Amino acid sequence: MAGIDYVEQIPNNVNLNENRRLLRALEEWQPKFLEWWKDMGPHGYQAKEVYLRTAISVDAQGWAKFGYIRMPEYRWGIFLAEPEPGRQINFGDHQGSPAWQEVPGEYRGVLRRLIVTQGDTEPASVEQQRHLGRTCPSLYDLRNLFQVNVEEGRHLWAMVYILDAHFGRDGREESEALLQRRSGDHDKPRILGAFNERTPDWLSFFMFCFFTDRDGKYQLASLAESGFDPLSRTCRFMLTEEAHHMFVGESGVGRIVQRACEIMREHKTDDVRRHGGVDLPTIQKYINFHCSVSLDLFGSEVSTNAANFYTMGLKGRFEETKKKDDHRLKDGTYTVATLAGDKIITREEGALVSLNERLRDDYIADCQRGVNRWNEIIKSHGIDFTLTLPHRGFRRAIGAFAEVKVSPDGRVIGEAEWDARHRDWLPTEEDQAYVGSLMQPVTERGRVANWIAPPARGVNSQAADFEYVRLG
Ligand code: BYC
Repeated sequence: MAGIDYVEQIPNNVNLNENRRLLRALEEWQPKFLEWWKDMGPHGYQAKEVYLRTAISVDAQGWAKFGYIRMPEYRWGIFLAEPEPGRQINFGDHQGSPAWQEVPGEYRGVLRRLIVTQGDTEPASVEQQRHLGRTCPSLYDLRNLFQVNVEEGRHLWAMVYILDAHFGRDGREESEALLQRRSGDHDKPRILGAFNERTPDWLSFFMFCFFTDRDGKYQLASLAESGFDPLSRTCRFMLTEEAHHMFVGESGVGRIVQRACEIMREHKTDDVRRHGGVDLPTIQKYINFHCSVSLDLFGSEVSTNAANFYTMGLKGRFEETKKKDDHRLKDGTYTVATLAGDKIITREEGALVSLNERLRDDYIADCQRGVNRWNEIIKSHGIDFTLTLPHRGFRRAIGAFAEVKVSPDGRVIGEAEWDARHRDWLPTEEDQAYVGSLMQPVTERGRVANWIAPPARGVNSQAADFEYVRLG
């Protein structure tokens, strides 16, 4: 196990001390990062003490240390998973060669683009969530929001480290640009669609953590297979933190579902809104929205980019090394959903060009497991209602279904039906206004807003009334 050097200004387990040039580049970037954090990070809470988890080493036991800290003083740093001695490239044209410790010159541009695209999502999500603090449903949730935010900040550091360490001057320029783009900005938007959407309320936040952070899990897992070893090691460590973000999402939505069910039982009614909860049909609409936005993040169903990333050995499949095939995929096929006139059919496509769709399939199956757990909550209250994922073609902006309208149950429909029905499928302005009206801050210790059930347990085994954020 490698300890993390906390004496240095930038905590790290990469012997930063021995690479003065890189240390200087990062020390130059750090104040710009802090400036960005103060401008675009959690609004109104920079001076408050928050009970946060900080990484102290990268092994399974030791990476979580809890304590109070003001967010601008959080020890952002650079932590890579331990090297695997003798690691090889496990797929693509270079399969069997030693993993690259330096950037392979011929793939420099493609690799940089992948790293920048990944890096861009991290500050974007912090920007999207910056106003949520003032409407928190409890101190517990407020603290979880900030935990997610500082970890996204650290993930940005992780990508900036790779850019600065391995891409010279253009890497440093990209690192600066990561702090200059802004989520939702017309002139300098974030790179991927979902990261320019608004996250105006806590239902959206929990959905984002469930659906969009889960894209993070699958993309990071694919990059963790990379033949470029520094990227692989960085992503492996990032994945340990990503799991917590998805927990925040799944348990957050689960608690809202539970509260809706409690109200339905207690008042023997479906009119959950009358009693200040979020009704299940509204939750379904938010699922439809966030799932479809996140499905776009996997790119086109048939993609030569994806084929190239794989053949070059830069981005693998989810759990690449566990798969039993030739890891080259030149001959295989994969079943892909596509359009044939006004029908959705499946077709066999080359396995290489279908890699985005394969990853999307892995992702959908994982999402479905989470939705099943929400449905268990509903069932346990004896209520006859099932939450579902929308069809993969629903409301897509990227790929084969971008040009057509598809219903949540997977029918290609005309404009007229879309116009008549989309208000049943997606949050309307009224729905958003209603959810918005519930967003009144609850900040007394141990109290939780009426529209969400209390958490099953505290963070790090703390009591229900623990002071997760010192607001005083
Ligand atoms: N929005 O062949 P195509 C996370 C572009 S989330 C806008 O269809 P490709 C996190 C694409 O860039 C994980 N543009 O797709 C979560 C390409 O442009 P160029 C983020 C899009 O390239 C929560 C063109 O369309 N990590 O970590 O095979 C909180 C045609 O591309 C979109 C990554 O994404 C879109 N949705 O795959 C915090 C991993 N989709 O090159 C963090 C790195 C596609 O023609 N990225 N385009 O100008 C990648 O692996 C790939 O870039 C993508 C796209 C999977 C995103």
